[in-house]
Amino acid sequence: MALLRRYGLYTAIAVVLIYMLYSFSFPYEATDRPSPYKPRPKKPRPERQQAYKSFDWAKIPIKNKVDSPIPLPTTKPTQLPRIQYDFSNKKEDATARNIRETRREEVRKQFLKCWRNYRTYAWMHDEIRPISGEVTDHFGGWAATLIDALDTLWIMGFEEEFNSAIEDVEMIDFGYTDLELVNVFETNIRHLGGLLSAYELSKDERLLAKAKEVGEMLYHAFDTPNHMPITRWDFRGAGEGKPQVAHDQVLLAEIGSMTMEFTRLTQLTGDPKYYDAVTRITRLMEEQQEKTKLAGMWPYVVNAKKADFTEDNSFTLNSMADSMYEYLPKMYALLGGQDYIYQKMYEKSMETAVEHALFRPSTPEDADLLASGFVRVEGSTVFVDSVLQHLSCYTGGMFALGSKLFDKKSHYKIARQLTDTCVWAYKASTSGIMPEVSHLLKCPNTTECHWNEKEWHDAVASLADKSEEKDPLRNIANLRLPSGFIAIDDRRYILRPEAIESVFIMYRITGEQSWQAAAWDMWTAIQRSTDTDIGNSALLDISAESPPRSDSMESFWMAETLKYFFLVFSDPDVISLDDFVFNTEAHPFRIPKAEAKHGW
Ligand code: DMJ
Repeated sequence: MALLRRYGLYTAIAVVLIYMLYSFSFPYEATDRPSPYKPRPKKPRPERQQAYKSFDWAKIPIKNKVDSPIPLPTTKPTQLPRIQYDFSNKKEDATARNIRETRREEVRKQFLKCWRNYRTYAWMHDEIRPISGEVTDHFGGWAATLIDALDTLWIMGFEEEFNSAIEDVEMIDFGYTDLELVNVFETNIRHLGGLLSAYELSKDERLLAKAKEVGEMLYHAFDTPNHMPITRWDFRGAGEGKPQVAHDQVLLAEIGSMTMEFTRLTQLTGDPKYYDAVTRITRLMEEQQEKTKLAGMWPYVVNAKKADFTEDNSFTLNSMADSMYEYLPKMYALLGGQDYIYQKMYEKSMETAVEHALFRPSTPEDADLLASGFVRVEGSTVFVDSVLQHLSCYTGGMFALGSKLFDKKSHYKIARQLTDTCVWAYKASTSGIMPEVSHLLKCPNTTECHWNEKEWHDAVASLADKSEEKDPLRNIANLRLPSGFIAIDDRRYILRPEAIESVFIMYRITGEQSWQAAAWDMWTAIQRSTDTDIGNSALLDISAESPPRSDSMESFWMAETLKYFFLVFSDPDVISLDDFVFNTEAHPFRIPKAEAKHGW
């Protein structure tokens, strides 16, 4: 009534309408669901209804004991070749320094914003949703973002935030989860990797104690008659002592990418069982490396139940296999060059990959590029599907590191070509960000290539699905295909790190400022489209001018993507590649030195 009297009928109606609209746009206020406008308690998660009592993994007996565990190598670490460019040769003038530091600070500021909002609205949950402020718990409910981001906090110099976070790390209960199945690989790379690395940097013993808890838990996934791990694991069944058998269809990346974290845990605790568990897998793979349908590489689906890595006929360096290959040279470094098996396996597998899995994309500029595709073997014929995945962009960094560790000049060039492809794909898209999955026009071979517009059109037409336009020119316009792209199969960008990861490694290895420039272009494009009030959001369609968003921020955004962006603009001795080797979630582990007593 007061409104009516004071402003008249129409104004009063307008005020009421605005109020109603406001209430609709913030629906969570009226319910009990979390909201960015209602901070969650900063304390550990409130007591929840647990379906069963938490397991103390250290006390749950192992049924399939190993009598004589494989020990760590006992020889002294060797002096590894120099990895980083000798930056003392390079003088940076005041202007360049200023620009670089301003860029670094922008990344740091964005990280802090993400961290503070996670801390305020989603503390102790796995992830925060960066638009709604809701929370998700797909990684066991074990505070994945908190643990994954710990070492980034340290590296970026947020010591206070780091110290206050580890008080709550102690409260995480790795004996309980609401999940039916735990993804052992993800828990290993994010939780175990994150805790180990945060411990290495800070030397805070609470973190090592927590890493041991995760290790004890994960070790139970290896408790099978043939000691092969169960990668999608019935956590509760294991805790209740049910017998376990490894599965017959397992992803290569999931079974083969636990070597670094388990080895580091043995190095740090002296408990041999972790190194033993992963070394068994390595040795089996080495035995079978020449017996697969594409000798040198392993299929991306393997049979863990029969411990057989040879059955399937599909191969790739990309998703489902990726970090298994990435870990071969990295394990060589982590063991201080003491185990030649990793060098041998890496060299053989890359020889095959270079011959069969890499292809040259065709571009109007006839750029000298390479990408890694998907390979299918039918009898003696090898088919390569010319897929470009964002995830495959890690390959540039891997080849670069391998070229230095094993002195392989030809791989240095390959590293550059692979990384250039990702930089090119970022630049080619409307938003400046490459898609999750696309198909590229493939050159007939990797050495020579001449752009042919008609070939591109024909390839687009051959991939277009029936419902789509048959006229390739219209298809190219409708599907917003940049030149050289023949399909965009998945238009998302989910805040992945692989492209900046390789750009960072290329910068540290070559010292060339052009990599920093490429990094900055990537950063500005990503920031322009993904920045929200709360953090950064995954995108649904990078080919749009203003890409729609999907309200998701995986923990690797703060663990990896922001860390690599920060490091590419940092002084080169911050986490030098001569001192540290990164796990696949960008958690740095110290490389053993020849002069140290045990090397670590
Ligand atoms: C991360 O969890 C790791 O980098 C993993 O190796 C692949 N997937 C994501 C990032 O894309």
